[in-house]
Amino acid sequence: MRILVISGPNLNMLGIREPEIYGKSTYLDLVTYVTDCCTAVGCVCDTFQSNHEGAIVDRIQAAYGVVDGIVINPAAYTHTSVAILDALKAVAIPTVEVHLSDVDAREEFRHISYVSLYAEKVIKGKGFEGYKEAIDYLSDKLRQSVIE
Ligand code: CA2
Repeated sequence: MRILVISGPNLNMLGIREPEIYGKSTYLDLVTYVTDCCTAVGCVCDTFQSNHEGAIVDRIQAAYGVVDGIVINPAAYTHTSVAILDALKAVAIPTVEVHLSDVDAREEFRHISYVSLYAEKVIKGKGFEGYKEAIDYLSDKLRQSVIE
């Protein structure tokens, strides 16, 4: 089983600024963490980060027929992107949305998520641990769908 972990704009800056919100770990640490989480549940992990909305749409489309589950932190595009929502709907791959911070406890504009209109689960405010929860959820679900 193959899980794709997508990171949106500025997440490549993790650990460099705003550690009080996003922690001290870097994007490379996140890649290592999610890869280890996937390996632990017998899944292959693909990772992708982009600061460009269209590139994220292209990566989601490329996942069609190849990837079994998507974990996405769309970052700022969470709150604006109908294009990413439509791409996820188009490929119809089981998706979990993850946010490092608790977006509901922050500014009003971060309370809106277009992606959550498609995502079957949204995990907020648990830091890297949220990615583990998302990967475990998808691996359980995908394994269950193989049995049924
Ligand atoms: O909490 C999250 O994971 C967010 O998706 C992070 C986004 C933010 O726009 C969302 O509202 C919530 C921002 C990611 C930017 O990450 C930075 C990392 C280091 C320094 C500056 C930004």
